[in-house]
Amino acid sequence: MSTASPEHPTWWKEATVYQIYPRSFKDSNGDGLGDIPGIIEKLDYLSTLGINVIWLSPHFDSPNVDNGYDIRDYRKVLKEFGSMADFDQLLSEMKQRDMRLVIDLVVNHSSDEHEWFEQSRQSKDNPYRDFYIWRDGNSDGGPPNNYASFFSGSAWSKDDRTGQYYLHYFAAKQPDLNWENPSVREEVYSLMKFWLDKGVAGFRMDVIPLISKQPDMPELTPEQLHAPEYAYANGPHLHDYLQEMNREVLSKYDVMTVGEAFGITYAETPALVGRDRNELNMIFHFDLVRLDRDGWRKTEWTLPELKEINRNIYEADYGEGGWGTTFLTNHDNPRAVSHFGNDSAEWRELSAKALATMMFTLKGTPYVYQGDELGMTNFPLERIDDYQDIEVKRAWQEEVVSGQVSAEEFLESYAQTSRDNARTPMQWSAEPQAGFTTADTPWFAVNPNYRDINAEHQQDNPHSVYHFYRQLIALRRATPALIYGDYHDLAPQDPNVYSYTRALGDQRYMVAINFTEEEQEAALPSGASVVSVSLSNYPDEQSPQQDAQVIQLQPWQAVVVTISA
Ligand code: TEU
Ligand code: CA
Repeated sequence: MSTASPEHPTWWKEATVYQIYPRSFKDSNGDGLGDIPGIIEKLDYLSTLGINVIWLSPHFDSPNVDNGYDIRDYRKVLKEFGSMADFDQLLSEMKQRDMRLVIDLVVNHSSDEHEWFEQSRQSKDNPYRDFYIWRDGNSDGGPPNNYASFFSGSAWSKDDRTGQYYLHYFAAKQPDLNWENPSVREEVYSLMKFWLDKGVAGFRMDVIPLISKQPDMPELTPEQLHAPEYAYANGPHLHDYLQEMNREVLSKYDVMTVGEAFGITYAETPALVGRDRNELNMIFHFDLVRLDRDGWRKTEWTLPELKEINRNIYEADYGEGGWGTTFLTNHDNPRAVSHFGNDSAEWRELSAKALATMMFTLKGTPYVYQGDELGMTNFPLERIDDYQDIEVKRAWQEEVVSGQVSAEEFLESYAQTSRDNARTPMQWSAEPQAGFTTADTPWFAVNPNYRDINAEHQQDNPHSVYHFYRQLIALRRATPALIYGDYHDLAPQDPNVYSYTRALGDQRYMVAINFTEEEQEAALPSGASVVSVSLSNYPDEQSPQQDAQVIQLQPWQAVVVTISA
């Protein structure tokens, strides 16, 4: 065994994080909406899986135009989710199970129903006016510039009371906060302390690269408008603000932070996560989950493209001593097995396990999105009325109702890419409404495949996707090389098989994953041979043989082996 010790071992590098989207996780009181007591009921399920950190999507008071990413009161629990006493109980129940809670910090914008905005819009000289970003219209009375909202249309809305426009990168009901105003920053630091003092263990920071706005806000070119996040992100004070936040708040607690790095390039990454920067512990890159997207349009992807993204992310995250994340989806993306695997009856389980093998053996803290541990699939979205998401509803108006795009083309793409795919209720059992709620109508329809795909069946079946996740989590936790080891792609151009090594001292692991429905093979590094098999998603008879120098792979087979030096 290796005696090499990693340079900077830390709990959040070794953790497995599980993302809960509370409205779809577990309903405890039959109103059709998930809630905090529902989460408490399922903590044993999560701790048996091996989860030790939960990232909770917004649980705050909100009018919910964007399912809680529009916060009305940062110090209040959404009443449908429960009370502050329920939240405190969640924390204490988690503590008893050695689990930590990371919450969502959504401070690029608030709700327009937040008291700050209600004040701000009253008059130009209201003390809260500068909490938000107000501008006069252009000379024609139109919006101040051509900034576009991520939810379609202009990023500016005119407010009749003062006749000025306010900025909102997302919905009109999500006005952007003005971070240049020191009072805004003080308020944010104070609300962070409020939750940290309760015992919260960190923050996932929503669209954090957007907080510092570009000086003078120049018009965007058509190219920039195609992906405006790159123009909006990384404003001149981003790093000052994050370093200030560390000085004022984060450095005083033992916490983790993960930034949703919307609009950040690989070159800009080390400045956010580099070891000596005192900014963020790690970020989510969008490149992998967006590799087959052109705007809202679904495109094709290849395995060499995916590997290249992983290499770029690896170099960016670890280049200056930083840390990274691995994830296959979240509440803004389609289901992993439908996106990167094969969700047909024949291949769903094998390909979900193969993808999980990749996620847990790449370098970085893994983030499991709720239901992925069951291999939950996309929802059969057919008509526009099947959707709930504000992004799709607004895009439908802009693209289809306006006559620019046919309904058929629009719906074909969105059925595959929509955020709603990930937002259907958790499938707990074969009971009505998948055991998610006792209500007749949950807030969002349950995927009709819940009788086949649900937690209860999978917990009873040792060969299930759930148990494979459990094994992967345990293997990673027990294996320093899989946490801290160097990553080396063995065949970047291979279109069918993803094979790589993870090495730390004399501990040497190889991972080989077949991304096709045909048999394939993967060569070991020259001179090396298989020592032992740590994990495979096929029965033992199909495991690689000791001393082999080439690994034979069945369709969607994934193996983790130790190899000789
Ligand atoms: O999302 C960031 C983000 O902008 C995208 O992932 C978004 O879903 C997409 O670009 C819309 O076109 C974060 C949250 O994760 C998301 O749920 C929120 O809607 C958004 O910020 C606003 O808070
Ligand atoms: Ca409920």
